Amino acid sequence: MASSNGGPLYLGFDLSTQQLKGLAVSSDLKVEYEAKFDFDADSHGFNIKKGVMTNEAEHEVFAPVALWLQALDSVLQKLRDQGLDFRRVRGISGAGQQHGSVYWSKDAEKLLANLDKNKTLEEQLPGAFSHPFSPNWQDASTQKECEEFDAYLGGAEVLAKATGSKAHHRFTGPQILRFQRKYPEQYKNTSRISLVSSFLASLFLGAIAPFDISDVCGMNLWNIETGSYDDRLLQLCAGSFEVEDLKRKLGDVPKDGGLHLGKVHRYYVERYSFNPDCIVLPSTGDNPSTILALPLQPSDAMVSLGTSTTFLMSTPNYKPDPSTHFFNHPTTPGLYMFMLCYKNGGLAREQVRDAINDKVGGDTSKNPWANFDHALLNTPAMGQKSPSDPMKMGLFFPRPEIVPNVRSGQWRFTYNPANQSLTETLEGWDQPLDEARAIVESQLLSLRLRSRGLTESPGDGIPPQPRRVYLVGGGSRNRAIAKVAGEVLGGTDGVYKLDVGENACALGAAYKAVWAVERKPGQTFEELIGQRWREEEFIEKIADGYQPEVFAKYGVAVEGFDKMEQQVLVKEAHR
Ligand code: XUL
Repeated sequence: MASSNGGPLYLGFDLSTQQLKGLAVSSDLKVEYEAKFDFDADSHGFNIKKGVMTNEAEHEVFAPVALWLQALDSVLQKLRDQGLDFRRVRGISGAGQQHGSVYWSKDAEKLLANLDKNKTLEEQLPGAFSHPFSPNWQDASTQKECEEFDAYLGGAEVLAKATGSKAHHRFTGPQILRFQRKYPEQYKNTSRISLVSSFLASLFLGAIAPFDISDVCGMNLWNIETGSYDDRLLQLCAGSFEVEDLKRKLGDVPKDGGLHLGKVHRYYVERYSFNPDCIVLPSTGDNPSTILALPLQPSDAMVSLGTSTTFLMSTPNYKPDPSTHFFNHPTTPGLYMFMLCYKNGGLAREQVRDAINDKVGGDTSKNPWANFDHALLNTPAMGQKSPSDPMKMGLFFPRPEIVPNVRSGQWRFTYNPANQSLTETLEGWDQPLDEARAIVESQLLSLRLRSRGLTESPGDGIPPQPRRVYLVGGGSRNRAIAKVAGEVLGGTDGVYKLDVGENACALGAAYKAVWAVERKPGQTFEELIGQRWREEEFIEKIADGYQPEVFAKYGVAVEGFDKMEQQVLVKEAHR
């Protein structure tokens, strides 16, 4: 293995909605190089906004595949310009925005196999696609197809039990069904279908890479319980086309997330001086990749506080439900990834923050959160000044929400635990100050409500809860929110911040490559990365977790929160 200058390196890529990022880590998990290509700012020739194009009349959101080809050559070039010696690279893995699909033409395999170092990928691969666009996870054009998917096996519960999720607009099965109906000719001319993740691996391999064992669960086609495609759902998805043909288009799914798919194509050897022995590993989805940015133990929770909120857990328990998602774990058989995906997170908190700033005034230019944090920390848990006061809670959804599935709006309630009565009222609310506590608590209670069946008691009479809560994303900088996260969610070992900025996903991919290439027989990802992980360097404890009294109080509140959601859903259904 050539390593002319320094030890081995592993590349991790993150092909997300708005950018392609690539970084290189050493065997001891140190980031040595990092480069990105911002789709709006750095691309040329595409009519895109925030990385995508839209057809509003049909609620379609999609991305030009050629954009990603342009991005890949550019990121490799940027890494080389920084001095990265690609001869050091022993493994490549990636992460892709979930659910997006790429449609390869009949010429694709030939074009991929014969890549020419003197041309860019964009110059030589236009003929490789039967359709130039990839439906994006923000697409909402498949309402009809989702209804068909949910109904086909006998209801959303049954579909969730089989595939880990009920039907969602963005999931690839409903997307393929719509694609073959809208574009029958293109579908006929499609030799293979990739997810964004396997598309990325295919480019490095110079051949169509199989789906990844975790990302395949974002399609509503893979039966997690049987560990194979669900033939009934394939039948639905193929429609009037041959089901066997659809099976060929999708391809087999290897079980090992660390499988060596093959050596990097000579295009990269000749154009960028890669080592010809460099191995291409499966790329996975961006959310599964995010849980690989640390040796997440079963029972640890990761909360990503961005524009939206994502809650991720690694768990041995498969307990599917229509309001949640389960995926196979990207590296470790016997584990699953549990996910909650909310549309309303940061934006909803910012609205309350702005209302508080308008009322309180003062100089908010240095820290716009100061007034919000002050209100949050100076309001008692659930707004109860005394234990006999009713609890304050609400739903704050500036956008239509997925969890629960309800229109945009605001609902505020008081809950009296003594008689379990719930009242939709503003009486007793000091607005907007009380809302700082109410919105943060309510967002966290929703996480506790939906994840409580997955956590176990650590013993000694301690109630079930996560071991650690890791916060990532913009909101993780807010210590006041971290404090309340520990109070509501617990965490026998506390609340931590993973300080990797926006890199968690690419980092997870690079760590997966380290594990896949350097693992000993049978060594799990958690074991290998756990041994090399330098806690003091990579994470910071930012709040206490489990505090028995307040944790018990939120245990009572979560019952009221559950009732409140049910009441809102019933009311909305009758509107
Ligand atoms: C998850 C989802 C998004 C995308 C973002 O189901 O749709 O988180 O993966 O890239």
